[in-house]
Amino acid sequence: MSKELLKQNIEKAQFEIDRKKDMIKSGKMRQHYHFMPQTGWLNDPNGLIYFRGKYHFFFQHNPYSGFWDSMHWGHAVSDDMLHWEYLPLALVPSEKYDNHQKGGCFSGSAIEHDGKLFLMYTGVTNEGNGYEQVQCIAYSEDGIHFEKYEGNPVLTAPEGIPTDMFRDPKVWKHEDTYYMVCGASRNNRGMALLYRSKNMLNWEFFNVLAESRGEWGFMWECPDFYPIGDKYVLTFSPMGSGDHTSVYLVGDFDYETGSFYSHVSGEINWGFDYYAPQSFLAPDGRRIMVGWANEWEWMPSWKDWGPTYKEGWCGSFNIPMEVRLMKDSTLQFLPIKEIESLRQGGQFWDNLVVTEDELELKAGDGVTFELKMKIDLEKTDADKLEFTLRCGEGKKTVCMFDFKKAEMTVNRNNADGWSKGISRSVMYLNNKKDLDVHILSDQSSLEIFTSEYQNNHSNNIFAGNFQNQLKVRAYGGSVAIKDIETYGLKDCYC
Ligand code: DQQ
Repeated sequence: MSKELLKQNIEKAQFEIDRKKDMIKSGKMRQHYHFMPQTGWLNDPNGLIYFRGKYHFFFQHNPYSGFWDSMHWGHAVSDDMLHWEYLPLALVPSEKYDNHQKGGCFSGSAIEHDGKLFLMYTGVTNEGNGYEQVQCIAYSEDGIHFEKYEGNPVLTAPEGIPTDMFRDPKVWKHEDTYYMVCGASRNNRGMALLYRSKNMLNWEFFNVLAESRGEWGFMWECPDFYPIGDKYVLTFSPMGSGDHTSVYLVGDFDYETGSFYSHVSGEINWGFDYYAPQSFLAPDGRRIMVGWANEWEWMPSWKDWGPTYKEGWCGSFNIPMEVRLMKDSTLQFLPIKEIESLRQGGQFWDNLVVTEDELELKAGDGVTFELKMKIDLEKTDADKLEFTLRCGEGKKTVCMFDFKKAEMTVNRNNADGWSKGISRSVMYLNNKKDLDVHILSDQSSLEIFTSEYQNNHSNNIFAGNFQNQLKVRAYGGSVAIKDIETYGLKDCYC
């Protein structure tokens, strides 16, 4: 163990965080209620767990700059998943197997074992023979300070799996056995490998849980597997599958054979900025899922990381969502109910009729706000409803509900001089009386949920405070809105 090196690396990184964190707090583009790093870069959510009375979020982190580099694990705790106390870095590169500038401590998960908090993560290094990804363990008595296991790595890539395509372990316990699903690639097809262990330290390969037949890319990142109702859910982020950022499969699972029989598949999010989601169980039994609000440069619609690096940070999480199973085995993703505690200054309208004349609505300060409404489809004869958000000084984001085409689009080509792309999805309107719409706007993101939270668009827009108008109009007739409520949302980071 390189104890001295570890100590030095921790001190160096913590010094950097303490030096810059106040500056980042006053950044113009910082989020107001979405989880973000104190300084530097954040990507995947890691190790999400409710442990000893607190929510713990860990995250892929480069504390030094607003760009991806040598991965650390940041750590924060919360009572409500909205207000955060940052803790010391949980994992810092220090060992032969996880100390590399373009590697480090990659994604993984957390579990309670033997009264301790265990982390399982991917160590990444390169000693001249290409990148090597291995699975490692760290544990903590107090849930704050972590020690890497002397016997690391606990797993190396099995035969037939390239050493740079074996990462992101997600662990859970069933009866007296631990299980772990890990992302991998075989013959250029993404897959999820299943392992098991009796003691969290010695792991054996159990089965291939699922594998792409070509439709879901060449590598699956950040797989997650959990029971919901009487079904099992596998989620993953496929590399090389176009704009599919995060996918779910629902089916049945047999613990005797380790076989997963999936019969339903779906898109977790149709927006551009929803990647690498991970889930955990809240103490009240809710399955909560958190995703990283960004995308990688290898993705077809990637533009760049946005302007926030100039303020010394980059990256936030999407609002945590509760996952629910529908009768037909599809999934719903609802923003956590805790968000209601941030509401202030509500405005309500009953039976609002939207015509072709543009109407301006008020929602908080027009930047940090929530909007909920129900469109009465039976009393609507318009072809389209247009919502113009974060609008001002010639910039705008346009969300269009096209009832004829049953299509919803979010156009951010003119949003901020930075972002681009139109995210598109089908709306489920058949035999529906209402269409529900829920919008969460923050300084650098816009999340729109519709069709009973089965049709969600999370997109980053980097809009200034002057872009604070919210307008609505119809095309080809009128739209009847049954109820509409808007709220400002309190700042969680001031
Ligand atoms: N991000 C991590 C990897 C993972 C990827 C590296 C997904 O562990 O596969 O920062 O965003």
